[in-house]
Amino acid sequence: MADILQEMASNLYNGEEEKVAELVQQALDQGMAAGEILSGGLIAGMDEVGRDFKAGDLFVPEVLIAARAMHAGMHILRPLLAESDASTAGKHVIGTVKGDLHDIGKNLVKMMLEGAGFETIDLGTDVEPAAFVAAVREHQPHLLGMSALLTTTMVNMKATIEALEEAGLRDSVKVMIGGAPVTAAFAEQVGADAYAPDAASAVDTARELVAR
Ligand code: B12
Repeated sequence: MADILQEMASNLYNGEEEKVAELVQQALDQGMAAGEILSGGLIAGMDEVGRDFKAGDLFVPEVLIAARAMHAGMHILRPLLAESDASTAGKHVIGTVKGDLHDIGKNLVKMMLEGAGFETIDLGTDVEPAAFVAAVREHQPHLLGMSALLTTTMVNMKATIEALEEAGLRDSVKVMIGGAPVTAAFAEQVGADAYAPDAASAVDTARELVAR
């Protein structure tokens, strides 16, 4: 990993919002690709935050500050990732399910999909099944992406798929789900079309689903 990416990851870990933004800009000025900065700097730093939070070495306020630093970096990268492929690969609605406020992974998936040329409509976090249904009805996307980070909110993926069925819209859209506790077996169990373990494979899976 380039030194600047390591420095970026460690500043993100320490919640140094301004420094992260400055390093992202510096890496871009050096000619580094936006996707490389995202995975090697920002995602790498956030992964470490996740590991240490899990181990009890970091607490909620520190994680929130790190998440803010990640957003500062993402703010600079987002338009660049979005313009790296101008053609529209498909339309995509994404959101974090009801009861769940985690949005870092969802935002990464959204950014990577935008980078791959997908037009995305982001419904945010804590999205009710009815709001997903309304968005599918309004935007008629090729894909619906749902994120859940809590074992207690994963069930709302099933509730959303059932709501789509009740609205007669299930066959109009491919459903892709993800988030740390989600697995391929769970996706099959709740009737989703696909699962992807990370933002990079979400792009490949999205392309496959649209081509199907
Ligand atoms: C950051 C964080 C928070 C932040 C969220 C900030 C934000 N804006 O998102 C804050 C502090 C608010 C928070 C709150 C809580 N959190 Co929290 N949080 C985390 C933490 C440390 C990191 C999550 C993260 O952002 N990871 C980095 C991203 C990049 O990874 P990711 O989300 O997994 O996303 C990747 C893939 O999963 C996938 N993906 C994600 N979404 C999607 C969607 C699609 C369609 C696809 C295809 C792929 C995909 O691609 C992404 C990129 O590669 C995790 C620990 C962990 N290791 O996951 C705990 C964790 C998820 N939190 C946890 C808990 C318990 C909570 C709280 C209940 C804590 C509390 N007692 O208040 C609250 C719940 C609030 C709520 N109602 O949602 C637990 C969940 C346990 C469980 N089994 O349910 C975890 C696992 C920590 C732990 N080990 O205890 N949290």
